[in-house]
Amino acid sequence: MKIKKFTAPTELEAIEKIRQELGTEALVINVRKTQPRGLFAFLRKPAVEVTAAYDDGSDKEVLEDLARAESQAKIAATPQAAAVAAKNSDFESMANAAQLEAQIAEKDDRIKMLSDMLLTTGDMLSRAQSQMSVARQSPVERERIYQNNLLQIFYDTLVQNQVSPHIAQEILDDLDNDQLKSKLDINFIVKVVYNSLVKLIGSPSGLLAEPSKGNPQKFAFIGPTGVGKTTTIAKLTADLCLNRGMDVGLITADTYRIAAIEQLKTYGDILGIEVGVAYKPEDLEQSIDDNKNICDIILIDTAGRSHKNVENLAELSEFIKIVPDVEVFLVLSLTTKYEDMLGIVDSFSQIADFKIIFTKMDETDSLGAIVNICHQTGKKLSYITFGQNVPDDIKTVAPGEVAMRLLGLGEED
Ligand SMILES: Nc1nc2c(ncn2[C@@H]2O[C@H](COP(=O)(O)OP(=O)(O)OP(=O)(O)O)[C@@H](O)[C@H]2O)c(=O)[nH]1
Ligand SMILES: [Mg+2]
Repeated sequence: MKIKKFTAPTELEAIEKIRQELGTEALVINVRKTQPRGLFAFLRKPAVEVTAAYDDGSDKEVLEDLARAESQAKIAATPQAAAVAAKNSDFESMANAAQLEAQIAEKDDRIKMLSDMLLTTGDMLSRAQSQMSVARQSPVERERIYQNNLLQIFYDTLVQNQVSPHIAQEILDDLDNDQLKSKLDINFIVKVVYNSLVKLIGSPSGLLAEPSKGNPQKFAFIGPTGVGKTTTIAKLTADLCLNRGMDVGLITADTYRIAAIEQLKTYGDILGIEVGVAYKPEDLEQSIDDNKNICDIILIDTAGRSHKNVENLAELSEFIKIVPDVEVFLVLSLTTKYEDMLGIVDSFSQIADFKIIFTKMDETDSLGAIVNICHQTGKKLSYITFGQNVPDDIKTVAPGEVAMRLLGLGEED
């Protein structure tokens, strides 16, 4: 059994193409409208893509196609497929529909046999299979079709988790060659993809400062509005004070938002820290000077700024520039659209070099942006936060854990 896609301006024209090329035995298993993409999309009309299955007589390939056949069989049983069969309401299409049903039943038996076999190969593989079958149930927009079904499943899983299709291809295309064909079992592919993802994420690091009164290390937190800058500072401050025994200096340069000063002061009060307030860059310089002999480390909060507001970014830049040897963190929410994240990284790069802190992992299942950002911008990562609880919901990004989740294999522990 083989699968082939046909595109035409209308569904009927696509089906006619299928009949001409594959004959009347071919089965329509999916119909979808496609929108033109790319630079000149507006000049092109929408089209219909019809997926057909046909028997080329090689039963061996049917078995290899089983992983994909499961989802296709499900699609074939949908009202869409029934509607297509109904449209061709002659005897021939009724015969095709009956044949389709018989083939679905036959595939179901084989799918069951295959999953029974897979389940015996251990916990990790069974977890992989169930996670991946979720990916198969909701088809992804594919930019790449692999002949090898396992590679296709891995590609779909990565793309489903928002890894950019071109990055997924970069990783998987290396495996798509004749020399490796015999090696391509699930363990081997998991290992290769895992290693590639871990390498892409690099070696994240947190605040590496040693206690240093007289010359405290300074860290500033910048980023768009509401991403969790102040909450992240509170989490880190609590850790530095309570677990590392450091004297922490807190200064806020956010005098823009109503109650921003009180927000940081509330955390400061709990930890017994007085918060400095900087209305202008010179105040920040003064406040650092005031704190330098009594603090081991100084954390600076800033006002959330839109990456599109050039004036506000220039103002923020003045605050950053006045602090010598400051290390900067850009705080990015994982709930932000990836294209916007790129714009944010780009705009804030004009102000300073920085490491990235990702927040709000608890509000999304898609961690692909982490890998995409590393690949696209080359920026180093630092912390990831996963909830509103101060101080618990923060840790340094763990590349292995992110890779496992992108592979649909859950958390690494
Ligand atoms: N779910 C979730 N919420 C978070 C996380 N981090 C922060 N928040 C929440 O996000 C909201 C905004 O947090 P803030 O720390 O005030 O964000 P900010 O970036 O300082 O905001 P501005 O100073 O106004 O730009 C608050 O309700 C936080 O509790 C996180 O990891 N997960
Ligand atoms: Mg804030």
